[in-house]
Formats: sequence, C-alpha cells, structure tokens
Amino acid sequence: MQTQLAQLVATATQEAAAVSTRAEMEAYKARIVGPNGSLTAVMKSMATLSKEERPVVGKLINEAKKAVEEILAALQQKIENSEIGAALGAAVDPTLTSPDAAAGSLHPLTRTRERILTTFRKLGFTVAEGPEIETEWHCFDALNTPPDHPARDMQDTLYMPKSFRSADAPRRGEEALVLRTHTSSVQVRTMLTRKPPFRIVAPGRCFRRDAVDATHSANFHQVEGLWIDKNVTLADLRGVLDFFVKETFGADAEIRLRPSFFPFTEPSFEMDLRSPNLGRLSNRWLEIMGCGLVDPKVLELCEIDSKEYSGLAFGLGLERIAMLIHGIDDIRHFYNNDLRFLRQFA
Ligand code: FA5
Repeated sequence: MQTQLAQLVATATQEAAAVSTRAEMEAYKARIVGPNGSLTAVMKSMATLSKEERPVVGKLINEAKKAVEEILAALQQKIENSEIGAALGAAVDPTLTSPDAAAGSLHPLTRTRERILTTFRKLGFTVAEGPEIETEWHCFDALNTPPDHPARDMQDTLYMPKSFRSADAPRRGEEALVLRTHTSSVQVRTMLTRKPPFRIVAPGRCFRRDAVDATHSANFHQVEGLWIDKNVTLADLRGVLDFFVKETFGADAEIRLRPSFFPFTEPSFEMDLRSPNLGRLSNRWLEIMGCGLVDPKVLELCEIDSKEYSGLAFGLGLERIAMLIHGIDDIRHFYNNDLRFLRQFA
C-alpha cells in the first residue's frame, strides 16, 4: 500500500507539470480525486482492511491526500496567474483606476443642505458661517434671551468647561462658552460685521441636551436665514418661505404661519407645511421651522439702526426637512453609517 501511494503521488507530480489550462486541470483533478479517481479508489479500499491495518494505512492515505492537495493548490494558482496574464494582454496601464472601486456618494444631509442653499441662492441669499463653540452673548444675550430664560438652563444647553478658550469665539470677561443651541448666533455675527442690506443663509451643526428619539438628536443641523433691508415686511417673509417650500416639496405645497414666541423675533411664528406629496404625511399640517421679523431690540444690540432697517429671520431643522423629502421615519438613520441606508441616496 505504501509503495502504491508513493507511486500515486509521484505520477501526480509528474503529470501536473503538463497541465496548463483550466480544462486540463479539471480533468487531472478528476483522474486523482474524482469519483473514479486513483486516490479515491485507494480510500475506498480501506473498507476491506482489518481493524489493525486501518490506522496505519489511514495515516499513509492522509499523507498522500495532503501531497495531492498541495499539488492541486499550486496548479490552481499557476492557472489563475496565466489567465490574468492573458486577460491583461501586453498593454497594462497600472495608473488606471480599478474598474470595480466602490464609488462613494454624498450623505443625504449634505444633499438636502445643498438643495436648500441652492433654493435660497435663487433669491439672492449668500452663505454665512459661524463657530459651533459660541459665547453665551452671541447665542443668547444678543438675541434678547435673558439669563433666566429656560433655554440657558444647564438642562437644555451644553456648556464648555470654564477653562476652555476658543480663538473663534473669544469670551468677554467671565461669560461662558456653549455649544451653540441654534444657528441664530450666526445672525448676530453677520449683523455685527456686515452693513445692510444683506440676505444670508447659515447652515450648521447645533447641540442640545435633548433626549434622543425618532425625531430628536442631541446633535442636529439647522439652516438659518436672515434678510436685513429697509422695509422688510411679513409679506417678504411669507414670500420667501412659500418659494422655499414650493421649490422643495412641489408647486402644490402650502404654508401656514402660526403665532408663536421667540425672544429675538416680533412677531414670531411657527411655519407649517402641507403637501399632497409626502406619503403617509400627505395633506397634514407639519411644523417645520421657526420664523418672524427681527425684534428691533436685537437690531440695536447688533449695532443696526432699527428706525432705518427691519429684517426677517427663520431657522429650520435640516434633518426634519430631509426626513420629509425622503420619507425617513427615524432621525437616527442619518448618524448610523449603515451602508444599506446610505446607498439609497447614491
Ligand atoms: C430655533 O432654534 C430658532 N433659533 C429658530 C428661529 C430662527 C426662529 C430665526 C425665529 C427666527 P427651534 O428650537 O424651534 O427654533 O428649532 C428650529 C428647528 O430645529 C425645529 O423646527 C426643528 O426642526 C429643529 N430642531 C430643534 N431641536 C432639534 C433636535 N433636538 N433634533 C433635531 N432637530 C431639532
């Protein structure tokens, strides 16, 4: 048996040298380990052996099997290499990008942000930005939000450690630095640095100590809008928001302004949207943003003459708009980095 197996491995090694195509390899493999193969026949003969002989012969067969497997693996590699070589031909350009490299795509929030900004650009708005770590003054005081306002409570706002310094938002005296709770702080910075008239939209990240659920995140995004000019009125506010909603949700979408309160606008409104194109949310009034005319006190705090100028402002939640556009039912999908979700927007 030992000699028979040694002979089998020697023949297999010798014949392997002549195998050069995949078809030859398959035939070769069948001759040895196929149902009628030479090694298979030896293995079958184990059944005729006595109990004592079996372990000894079994060991020999295993050794032969291992040798044959190694020959087959080397053959497989040799054939794959020659197939790749043939497929590539002589003209190989290694600088070309791989044809099957996975292409990335923009995140749905990025797409929605760009879509919103494009809409406002059509109305002459330009993009403004401000720091995410903000002084209490820019986030609250300049927006007419007094120190005892609930929004400033530690329960609602994330405060930076007292020792923290930020070059983008230098502190005045002992005031605290906060993670901005809304993008309205960019209004303040714009009014302080630009001369009216101007129209800006400010997209950015906001932070609140909100409990996370299907519609709330502790870290979300807003897009703020501000238009300061002579004689800006509620009619302008309605016109701007109506244009935005029709561009975003279709010509048959409608808006409704519901009286509300923000310390920095007077009058203040919640803007509701109704559209027949929103799946299960169709034809219902849905609250999507806060807005109003800039409170003259805010204009004065930001060094703009409130007798000469007036303004409108609004702030919308980016995630909420993206959820409505795409029929997404849980805000947390945006942050999980699940490719099955993200690929739907490719
Ligand atoms: C504000 O933040 C005001 N600064 C908006 C404003 C700007 C009013 C200018 C007047 C003039 P509010 O807290 O309602 O308002 O937030 C605005 C939007 O941000 C909400 O309609 C909602 O879409 C979104 N938002 C607020 N909190 C969260 C949260 N935790 N997670 C996700 N989105 C949120």
